[in-house]
Amino acid sequence: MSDFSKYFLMINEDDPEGTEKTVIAYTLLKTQGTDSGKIDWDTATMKAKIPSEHGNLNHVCRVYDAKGHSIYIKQAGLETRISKDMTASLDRNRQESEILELEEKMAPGMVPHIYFFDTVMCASGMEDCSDFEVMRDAMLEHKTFPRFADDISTFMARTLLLSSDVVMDHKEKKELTRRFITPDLCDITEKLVLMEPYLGSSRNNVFPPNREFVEKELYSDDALHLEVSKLKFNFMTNAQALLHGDLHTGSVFIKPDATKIFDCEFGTFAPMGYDIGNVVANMIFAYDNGLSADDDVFCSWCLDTIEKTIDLFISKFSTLYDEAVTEPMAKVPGFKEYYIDSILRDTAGYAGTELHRRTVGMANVVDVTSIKDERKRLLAERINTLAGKDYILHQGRFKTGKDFVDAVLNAWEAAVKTL
Ligand code: SR1
Ligand code: MG
Repeated sequence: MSDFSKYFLMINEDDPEGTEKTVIAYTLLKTQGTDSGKIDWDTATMKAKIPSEHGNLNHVCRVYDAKGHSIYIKQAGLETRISKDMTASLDRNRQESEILELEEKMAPGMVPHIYFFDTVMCASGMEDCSDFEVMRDAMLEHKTFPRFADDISTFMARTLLLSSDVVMDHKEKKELTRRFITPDLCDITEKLVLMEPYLGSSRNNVFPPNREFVEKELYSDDALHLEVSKLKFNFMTNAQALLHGDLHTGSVFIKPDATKIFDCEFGTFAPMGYDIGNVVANMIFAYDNGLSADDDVFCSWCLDTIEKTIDLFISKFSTLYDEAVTEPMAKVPGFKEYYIDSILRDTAGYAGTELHRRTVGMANVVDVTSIKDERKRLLAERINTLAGKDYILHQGRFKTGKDFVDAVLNAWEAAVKTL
């Protein structure tokens, strides 16, 4: 048995029994000795199981005992799970753990607690959230979560504003910016999100009956390409705030009375609108799925959630701005309004790129790909494509939650006519 002094992949989905022994030994080593991460395990009843659901990159195992103690062990592998050809630095586990620790301070109770992280095994011990559901999975069953808009707007207003130059000491922020430069993960976003859906790529997954439409609307539109190139360079150079970086509904644990945001390994300093736009786009994917099942109640909730998320974000951000601003030049009359306006522009732009990349890029979303009826799937994909183009081409027009929702309804009308 290893003493865990040298990296190896200890969570192996093809060997659940070997994984169980190794992960239990590892968990005991990491959570018995230190005060901060100490857990009083009932060793005789300890189990370690690999959950059936997983993300695109990492390996996860749930460790628990009969006395109610539990923890998630998350480990970064050399290869990403989505593709053996795609690698990302093992250091992403440290980055994610440190970001979760910071987010826990900025938005208490809204992220899983980190018990420990280990830069040798590139693994962390995280609060067990198995009494929550992954939001994307729950929404596939058309479950609704009335407090989500309130929770996610609080999380974004607090984490984004408090890590920006408006509030944070500039030297501290520059130090954090240095610490969270994540070239491998940014490279994935820069290519998968901000290039390949427009210039085309052999990695793109285009639904064959939609190919001609995609070629015309996404691959051949010069005006769109110009706006996306600006969004790409904005993402690469505007270290505005510490983002979650991958704030889709698969990164949200949810239950009726609580929300926790996880999986922030793509976290880096970049434009705030990237996170907010991701939330908007992923609620549209849920709406697409509801539409395919003619579930009006679920669809209305999705659109209402988009509207409330934007409007609550604006009001909470504005109030917190007045309370927390430290930078004297950010107190100059008019600057706050200018700043919020630029965040909303970016939100529209990156909602558009997320809509496009999840529809035609490498990492599609199950909300859309699980739609069996060809015509309904085409409708969903075309809503995403057209709403995304509206957001990107008219970024300056999106000032309220209703503006964001109207674009979806307009795209639905236009998409129906193409079928
Ligand atoms: C190679 S990873 C593909 C996608 O999965 C992650 O969740 C990110 O969204 C990334 O773009
Ligand atoms: Mg993820």
